[in-house]
Amino acid sequence: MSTEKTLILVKPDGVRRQLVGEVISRIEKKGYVVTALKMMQADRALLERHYAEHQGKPFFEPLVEFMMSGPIVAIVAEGNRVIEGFRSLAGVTDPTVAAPGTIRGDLARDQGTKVVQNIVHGSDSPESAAREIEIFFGK
Ligand code: IDP
Ligand code: MG
Repeated sequence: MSTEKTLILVKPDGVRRQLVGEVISRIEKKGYVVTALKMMQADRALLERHYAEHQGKPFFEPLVEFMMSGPIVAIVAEGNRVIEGFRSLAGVTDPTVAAPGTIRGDLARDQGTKVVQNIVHGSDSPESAAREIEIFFGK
């Protein structure tokens, strides 16, 4: 059986609000396995690589600034269909409308900032997951 991997980030808002344990708990309770984890301060070069698809969008610079505003926690989680499964646990991007029961729906709201602060990142495809895991953890 092939085990899929995804890259999850607890963003600076999640770390500041002491929600690291809550996020990991939801990943583990769902049945996924945390196989790598580190707290780190991301720099601009790393974030510009990670968010390359958003370069040129109006929220790009606020997004990079926000992601540099404090430590983040990078996590690799594994399990069958974990990419789709974690996106489902996280909820949609906009926390105002993210479903109750999801991380974003339960724990985040619109703060009126230029970039949406929504606690977590999760890879959106196998290609993104492979690329992002290499950015944060190397080959
Ligand atoms: P995702 O995190 O749900 O995959 P993406 O579209 O990949 O969403 O956007 C990356 C991050 O950029 C989001 O999680 C959010 O923090 C921020 N973001 C996305 N779209 C907007 C927007 O329209 N306004 C403000 N911030 C946004
Ligand atoms: Mg995304």
